[in-house]
Amino acid sequence: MIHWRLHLLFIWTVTCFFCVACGNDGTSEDGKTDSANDIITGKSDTATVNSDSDPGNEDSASDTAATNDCASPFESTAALEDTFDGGWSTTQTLWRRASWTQNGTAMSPDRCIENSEGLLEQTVLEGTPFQGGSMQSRDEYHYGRWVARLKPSSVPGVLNSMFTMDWDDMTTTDDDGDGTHEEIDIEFLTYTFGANSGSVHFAVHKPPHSNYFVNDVELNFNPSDDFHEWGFDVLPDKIQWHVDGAVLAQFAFDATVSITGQYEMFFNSWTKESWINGPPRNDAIYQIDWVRYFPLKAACR
Ligand SMILES: [Ca+2]
Ligand SMILES: [Ca+2]
Repeated sequence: MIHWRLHLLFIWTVTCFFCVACGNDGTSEDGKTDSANDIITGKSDTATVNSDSDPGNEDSASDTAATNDCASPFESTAALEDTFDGGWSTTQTLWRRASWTQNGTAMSPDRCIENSEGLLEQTVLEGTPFQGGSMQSRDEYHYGRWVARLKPSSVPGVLNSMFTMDWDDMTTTDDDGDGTHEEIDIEFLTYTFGANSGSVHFAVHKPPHSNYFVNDVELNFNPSDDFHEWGFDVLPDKIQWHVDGAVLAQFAFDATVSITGQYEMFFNSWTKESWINGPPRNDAIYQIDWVRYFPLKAACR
């Protein structure tokens, strides 16, 4: 028995030393990565995520162990971060803002522009012709976690999105649309919003399998009432969608559809009569405070 106790004491000592030595490993500057850990481990503790006033000091030995065994699989530093602050539209280099028509809606950089409070605003103008805003990343990304602080419009009749698409295989230059066209969606149909209610549309597409996975999740809050942290994790075996650290939906890859290619990230705002119930009767503004991408650790792929 004495030997066992000494052995346990040794483990405890080493574990605590490792915990101190690693400091905040697994925790981003604002602590949001810990919400990620909660998702992966199944502890969707939204209250803890949102009330985390001292994110650097709550890590425990168990968190450190989780970091090591890929239960906390994302890098703690964002590989892409955009806060849309400080004259963003004249200085930013991460995005292409659309000046062409998408899905029947004419896009313009004038309708995809920061406001004085550091929020990116995409506007769908009232009535016809359909006029909206859109942007896509200049780079492409693969496995990892995407999170953005979003507030879709309260005006019925528009679609506000956050989605990926492998539009272009950037390793080939002779064709700028030769990606797999795999797509992962978060789409808000603003006509679904009501008092403390609404829905969010999650989907996966891969030609020729349009809408291969669709899940319209009913919410107990109106997404246009406040900002929330929306996102998804693109993992080697599945996609998980989440809001404020709580998992809402999951798609496990199968023999038909998986995410194999590097993809671009998009945010767009548009309208049409069918499905979206547009056009809107008033200008509809979608606000995006920030977006971050945390790559999957190489050891966890
Ligand atoms: Ca190409
Ligand atoms: Ca911002």
